[in-house]
Amino acid sequence: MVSKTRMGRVAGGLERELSAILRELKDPRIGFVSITGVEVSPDLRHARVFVSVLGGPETEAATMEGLRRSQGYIRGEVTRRLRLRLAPELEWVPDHSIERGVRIAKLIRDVREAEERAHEGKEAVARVLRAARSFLIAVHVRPDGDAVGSALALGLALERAGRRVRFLVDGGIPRNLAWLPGADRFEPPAALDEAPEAAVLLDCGDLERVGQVRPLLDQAQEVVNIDHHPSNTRFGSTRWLEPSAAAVGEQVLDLLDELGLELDERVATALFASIASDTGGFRYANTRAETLERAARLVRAGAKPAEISRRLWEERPLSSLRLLSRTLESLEVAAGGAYAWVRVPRAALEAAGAAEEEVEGLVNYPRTLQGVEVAALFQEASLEGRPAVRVSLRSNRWLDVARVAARFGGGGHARAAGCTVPGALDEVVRRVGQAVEEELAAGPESGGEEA
Ligand SMILES: [Mn+2]
Repeated sequence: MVSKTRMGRVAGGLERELSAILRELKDPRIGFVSITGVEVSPDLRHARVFVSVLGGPETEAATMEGLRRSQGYIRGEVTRRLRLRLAPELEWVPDHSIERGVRIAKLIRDVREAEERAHEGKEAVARVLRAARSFLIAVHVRPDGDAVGSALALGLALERAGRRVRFLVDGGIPRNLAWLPGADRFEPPAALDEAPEAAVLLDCGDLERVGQVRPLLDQAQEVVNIDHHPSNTRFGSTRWLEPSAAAVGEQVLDLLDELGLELDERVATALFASIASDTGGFRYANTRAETLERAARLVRAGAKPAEISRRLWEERPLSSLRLLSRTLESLEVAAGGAYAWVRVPRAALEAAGAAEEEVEGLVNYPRTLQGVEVAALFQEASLEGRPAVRVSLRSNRWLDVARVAARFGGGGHARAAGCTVPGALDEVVRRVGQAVEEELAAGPESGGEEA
């Protein structure tokens, strides 16, 4: 007789080695079989081996027969691998129990998850970028500086490495980004003469956001999703999702390092613009030491911070300042000063002679009001031909505005989020305002909310 511990150890060893032996055994009589458990007798002379066979009763019968016939070989291998003096007699028992079935489901899930992981992360994305010869690089509609900057940086670097690259955007590039090196390369979606080997989407949390680029993606062998939105829908065949990154530009810089591609002035400028955009000029809470370290590298590689900042934020047309003036006129405050919002009705755009894109960033004005935690901007828009309101939300210290946006079918980051809500301007202002006030009333959860 031996101790329970030794019995357990032998059973565990048997289970492991038998699984390995069965995998190596290329016997046509033995189907897809998994060992679901092993019981060893106290004298270690007998072992009941529970097996589950994938397939119908006939496959199972054939497999059981195959196992019995291979008994001699299998026992020999077990003796050798486990260094036993005498291998136990093996009794093969088909396993149909529910508990074992659950274990099989778990095994299958583990295999699937391992497969998923192989297509996830920086190295996985780098593998695809290294292998593909032709690329389609796309950003979402109304792209911001992070989307355009990170897309240009990656595309231009790949091009320098001898790849073919096309840049796509539905609806054009905003004026304040049109100066970026290579920005004129962006084309509207149109039929492709050549199917790209890989399509790469940057800073795009949801495939619905690319507009008419969407059908073109189906032609690519691989769709790569590089993003930092916590609400990313995990689309694509390979993805690298990094919510801790301040900007996708940070991820692209790391990717270029991984690929061994050197920075030049154009790539550095595009990346600096990307990171500066998403950190509000390195002022927001997402600015980490690593962010500034990366920015320093970009400056050494030729990015000019003052010039980039001026072109991003300080070369505004007269229409923009006129729109700003009208927008500030609409400022309202509630929740004891913790919530401030502005409205941009269609008439305000028309009166100022401003384009849609000039609304971008105006939400930051109510955010700067002393005592404000949440700021919102409500812009009159339309959704499938019906009246709707585009809502931009920002928070200063603790409130998760992505949660507010999610209530209305939107998403984003904890400090910057948005949604498009069907309905008239006044009604949406009221409904979203109510949601914001509820979240404010709930207060910050315990500690460490500054992020
Ligand atoms: Mn971004």
